[in-house]
Amino acid sequence: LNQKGCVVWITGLSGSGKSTLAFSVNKELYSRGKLSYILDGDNLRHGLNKNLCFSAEDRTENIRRVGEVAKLFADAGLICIASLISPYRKDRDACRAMLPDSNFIEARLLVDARDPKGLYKLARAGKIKGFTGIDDPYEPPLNCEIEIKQKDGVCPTPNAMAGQVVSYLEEEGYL
Ligand code: GGZ
Repeated sequence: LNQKGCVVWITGLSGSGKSTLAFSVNKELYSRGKLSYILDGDNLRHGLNKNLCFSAEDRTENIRRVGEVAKLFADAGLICIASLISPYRKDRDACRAMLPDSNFIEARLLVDARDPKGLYKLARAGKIKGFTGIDDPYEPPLNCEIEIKQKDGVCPTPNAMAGQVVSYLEEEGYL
């Protein structure tokens, strides 16, 4: 395997398109013959992390576990794409500290969140407590490698967002 491993850590609010971006990056890497793997927060909560809820302690443990698993994939030479809200800065920084620094690439998705599952609506109505961005904090990265933003109020397409990540990986010699 002629490939340098790394972790692409996608952080952002629920409904901001983290999973879509992860899928799109994964697809592009596959088409270039690169091995990659997605660790998606929402999916992992059905298996590896099914005993965890959304308290601060459990979110921290959620991020820690995924960070450890991502490190294993990166050690094996894969490009591991982790997509989780990961709302607390210290938890993301702890994952960064598990890897040689340049191998942890933090990508913040800063776009208007959609509400396909109606979760924000429920949270605003007080029917879900501790929802990120409503009554639980999101601490943005201070110095992330990639920031994906809207232009003139318009969200970039998944392909355009993935392009930003893939260009960064190219520049850094992963592709
Ligand atoms: C935030 C919540 C909550 C609360 C359920 N706060 O957009 P979704 O619905 O499909 O994906 C979100 C998912 C977040 O899981 P993560 O593992 O990424 O979160 S964290 O990094 O904070 O541990 C959301 C749903 O779970 N969800 N309750 N209270 N998101």
